[in-house]
Amino acid sequence: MGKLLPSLRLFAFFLLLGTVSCVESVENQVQIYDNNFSKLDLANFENGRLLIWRNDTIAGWYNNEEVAVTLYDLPKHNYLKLSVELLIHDSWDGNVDDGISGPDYWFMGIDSVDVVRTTFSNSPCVSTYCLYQSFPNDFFRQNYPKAGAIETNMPGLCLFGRTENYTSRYRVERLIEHTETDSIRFHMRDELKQTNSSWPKCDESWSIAKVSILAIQTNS
Ligand SMILES: [Ca+2]
Ligand SMILES: [Ca+2]
Repeated sequence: MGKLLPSLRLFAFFLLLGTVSCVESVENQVQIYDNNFSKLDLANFENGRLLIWRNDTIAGWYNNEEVAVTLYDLPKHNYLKLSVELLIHDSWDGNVDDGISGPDYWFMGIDSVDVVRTTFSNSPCVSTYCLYQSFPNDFFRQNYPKAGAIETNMPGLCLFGRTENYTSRYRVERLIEHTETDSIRFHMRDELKQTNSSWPKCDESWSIAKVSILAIQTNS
């Protein structure tokens, strides 16, 4: 910088100033929903079924189902932060498109628009066999099974209920632009495929350990 001409140095300064003034800052944020099911609270929650699993109350287990949270009269906002702690149980097969085992899709979104459209896999992964998943990206990406999981050393729930490493916990978060204040319906759903199983729900399923929604107002 010392060798720059003074005018150039001044220009660089204003460039920096310009960049800084464009950054949005949070004016207000309100937690409009926060539920880890420990109070057995299913108000505003559609298709809620509670179970206790490993000493934790969770909503589940689901297979080819949708759950949703509907809220009314939201505070003024221009973003929503959607956050879910998701448990992926048993033998999810990820991206595989063989007409039998997958793909095993999971979605979340607002008002019938999906903002996450991905797959998960709990498959073993060795050089000769591996079923890849799209998460943490949207479908289609070839990531390793359990990529992005925050906990993996848990047994399955049904088919692999006695086998470690068959439930994976994920935190799925999205920040979306959103301004409508009348109501929102936040949905989570799956499209799981396992045509060779007599009990597909035992073969693969999911549960929700926590859901939270933040309404954020920035100065933009
Ligand atoms: Ca399976
Ligand atoms: Ca499957």
